[in-house]
Amino acid sequence: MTNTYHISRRKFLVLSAVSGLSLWGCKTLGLDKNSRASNVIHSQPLPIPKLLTGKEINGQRVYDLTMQQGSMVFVPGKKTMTWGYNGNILGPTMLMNKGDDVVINVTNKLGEPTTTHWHGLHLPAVMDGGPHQRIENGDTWQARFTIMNEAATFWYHPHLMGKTAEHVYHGLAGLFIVKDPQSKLALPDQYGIDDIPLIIQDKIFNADGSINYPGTRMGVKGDHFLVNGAITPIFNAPAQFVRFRILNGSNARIYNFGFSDNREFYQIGTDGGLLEKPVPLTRLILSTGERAEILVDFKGQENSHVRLVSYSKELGKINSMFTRDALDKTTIDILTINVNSSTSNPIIALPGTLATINRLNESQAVKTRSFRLNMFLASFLINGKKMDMDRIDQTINLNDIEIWKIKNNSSMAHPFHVHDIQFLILTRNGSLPPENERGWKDVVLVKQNETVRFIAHFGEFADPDTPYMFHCHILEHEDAGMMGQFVVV
Ligand SMILES: [Cu+2]
Repeated sequence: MTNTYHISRRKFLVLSAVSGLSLWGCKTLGLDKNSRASNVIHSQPLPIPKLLTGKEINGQRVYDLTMQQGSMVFVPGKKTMTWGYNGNILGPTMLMNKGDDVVINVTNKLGEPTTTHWHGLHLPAVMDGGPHQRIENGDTWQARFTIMNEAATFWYHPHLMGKTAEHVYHGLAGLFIVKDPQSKLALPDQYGIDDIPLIIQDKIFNADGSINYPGTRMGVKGDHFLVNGAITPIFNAPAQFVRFRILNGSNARIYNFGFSDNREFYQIGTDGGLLEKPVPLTRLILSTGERAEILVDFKGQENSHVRLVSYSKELGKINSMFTRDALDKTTIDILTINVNSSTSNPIIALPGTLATINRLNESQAVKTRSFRLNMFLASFLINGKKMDMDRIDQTINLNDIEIWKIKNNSSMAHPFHVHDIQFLILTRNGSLPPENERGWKDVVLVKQNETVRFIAHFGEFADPDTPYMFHCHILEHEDAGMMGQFVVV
């Protein structure tokens, strides 16, 4: 066994080095580099996605999303064709309350099929928006479900088999904010003022303004950094505690967020809920698909400036040799923050406690499932298999609590995402996860040669006919087959 693994791994290394050359060689040495945009429009004000609160109809909250073609200007004097929900790029932030019955009408006017997946939400499989819920061009798909999740930041994006990466890269993504009407916590919650969404993505633009999607199988990384659809923009922050809801919405790049002055900030929320208490940090690693809510204190700092950056070079080997680019060896500028005066009613104190997390106990688990992440001959596999829409990989009994053990046998870190559920990380290579990962998660970065164990409850929704997905959230890996299907019965 061990021998086979070593040989295949070596073979893989050689082969992927060769294929890597052919993929990147032509892109970086040939035409592509010559046609890349060198001057782009940056340092514009940070766009804040419109808030969509829905219409109240017969006790339900109804939202309308239309996926459409649009255009932006990123290269002076040139038009960039983009895709967006209800606009040119990205989509509105949907605001929902825990307990709401929601109806979302998703209309596809893109000219080709796609889907829209509600990332992180606990809902019936037929409402999940995965590869099986195709929306043909011209059709409207209606998703109906009740918001059962905790207050947190979720997102939506296409999930068509083999096309997810391209569809997201061209602009299709948006956020959900779920609020808990029962919550008495005093946290910044004035959207766009002290409660700020940050969708972070990287893209390549051609000199003619068009989006350059190289399709690199190992994962596409861009050389321009967009926040909410604008390149390295500027945010005017009030001089008080500000909440940032950060989504790594990039296809493949892992970020190591921090501030240019190395200031401390507090993580208050993970993918699926609030942490038990604020966790002080100076660095925050977010892999693709992950979210974090952080609080940053700008009190008394009027007229100062600070930058949100990614200390990417500190990630070292977390960025594999296959995808590490020149920018990964630097500190990447993401957002400039200018501190203005405070609002009239700022949040002035950090809450001591945030949430009570119903920690599932290992003894409650009825089963442990093992998953191996592999890359072999430039294929991306889970338990040795490539995704097949006609194969169910795992069958789970309704209401079971299970432990999932994810072992990364490959030479790249992979963010592992599970649909439907939120999980709690038990261990990373046998040790407790860092404090800022001890909350509800739906994506976990599994580093090279690492084993991550997490626990989850598969409640409420059984459907033997419609599967949920589990997959790597590097979108090119997912499209290449690093995905599997489970049903709850
Ligand atoms: Cu992967």
